Amino acid sequence: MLFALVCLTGIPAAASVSGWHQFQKDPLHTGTTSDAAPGSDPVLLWSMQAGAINVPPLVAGDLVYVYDANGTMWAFDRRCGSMVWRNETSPWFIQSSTPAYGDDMIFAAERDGDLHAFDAATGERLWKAHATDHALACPVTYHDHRVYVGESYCRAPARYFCYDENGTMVWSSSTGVAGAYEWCGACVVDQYLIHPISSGNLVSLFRENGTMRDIISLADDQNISFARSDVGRIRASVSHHRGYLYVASEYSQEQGYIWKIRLDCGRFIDSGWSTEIGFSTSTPVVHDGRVYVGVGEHGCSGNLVCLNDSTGDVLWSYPVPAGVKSSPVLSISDSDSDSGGNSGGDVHIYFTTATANGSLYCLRDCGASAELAWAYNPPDSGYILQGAAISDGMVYFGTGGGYVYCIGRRGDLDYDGEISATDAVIALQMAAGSESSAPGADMDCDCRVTSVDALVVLRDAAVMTQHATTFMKNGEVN
Ligand SMILES: [Ca+2]
Ligand SMILES: [Ca+2]
Repeated sequence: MLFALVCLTGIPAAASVSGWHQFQKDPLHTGTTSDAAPGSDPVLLWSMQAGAINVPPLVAGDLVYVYDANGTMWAFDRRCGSMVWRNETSPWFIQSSTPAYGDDMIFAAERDGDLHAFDAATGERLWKAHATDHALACPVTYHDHRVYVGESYCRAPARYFCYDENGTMVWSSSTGVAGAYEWCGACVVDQYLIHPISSGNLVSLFRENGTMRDIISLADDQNISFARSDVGRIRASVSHHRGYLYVASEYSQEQGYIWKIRLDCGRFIDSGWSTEIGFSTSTPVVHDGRVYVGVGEHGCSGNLVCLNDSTGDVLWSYPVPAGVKSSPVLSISDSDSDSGGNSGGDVHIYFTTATANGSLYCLRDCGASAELAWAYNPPDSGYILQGAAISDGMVYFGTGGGYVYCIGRRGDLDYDGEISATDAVIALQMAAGSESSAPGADMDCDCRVTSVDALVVLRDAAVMTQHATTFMKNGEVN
């Protein structure tokens, strides 16, 4: 039967694959992909050692890029993890700026104020520019052949910088307002660059020349009806969704807010809300009328919180043992139905806990509550500060222990997020030795891939098809 399957199935159509090119995926920091990701049965597909890692990976084409805290940029094959290249920025600093991919280049900012560009395919350094004597520690934003990054860890009013792809500074901008840009990554909305200031402000710049379009303090109750006098610090990036900006703040270990504020033609408008959620350095993600954000400081317990996008009311809050300092990422693939029969349009939320020996979590949004789909505690016991990246059925993340992990779904051997007859065919080819065995193919966990594993994949594929059919029938009835 399996051999007949090989003949019938043929070559699978290539799944549409999107990259994860910068912090929270794109210049709007949407943090959301329609690519599938494992919603059940997670399996470690590969891991590779780098230096300690404090920022999320990037995915572009066939490569995963990891910038470690020692200043080494690594490129791995995204499927098998083999190292393709590596190169250095400055090896003695603790790097915490998420790099960005654009136009076949990787742009990396570092703590001694330099910006580097590497050839994304070969790792060759294309240029290096000294932007500042202060640190560059917030995420790099790439959009339309330009690179944006802000100054961190300085007393003076900090500057944001714009470089072109050739390493020439286009502009630097200072608001004159105290505060710097620790983790205050910018998003690009039309012709404006929007970034937070750690002192609790949002800034809108014309991205063409860096001149100020607007600035607002989130404590300014003269101009914002939902202002808070105890806004605290913003140490998170801003995200944008359908005309609104979203950002989180932290006033103390226990207190902090999430904010939604309207942006109209680059100006901040008194429309939105603020909700007290507790300490947050997480960048909010918005999808389908709901806002997802992490809550919790180092050494504290944490939550992944979901709010009503219209009202700011908390819909559910999922508790985890450690603070969620990282930003959640979403897979909204409707093909990632689970074997429990819940299928179609599922939202899966992936985030890590900021603690030594932390874990990667996957929650499913069930409407009035969240359900734990799975949690993965990697084999090293390192601290996990940062979140994950999703691409093509796989979740990538790194740890302070110095490892990068690729998590996929057991049995999904073509990495399209679902278990199908095609996967059974691949398992059979692995059993026959015509294809090298993958870790996700050993379904019965006997440390080898045999025709028994192919049969288990085929059985799971049949169960999936049955559930999908039931779901569609129910949908028709309703
Ligand atoms: Ca598959
Ligand atoms: Ca086996």
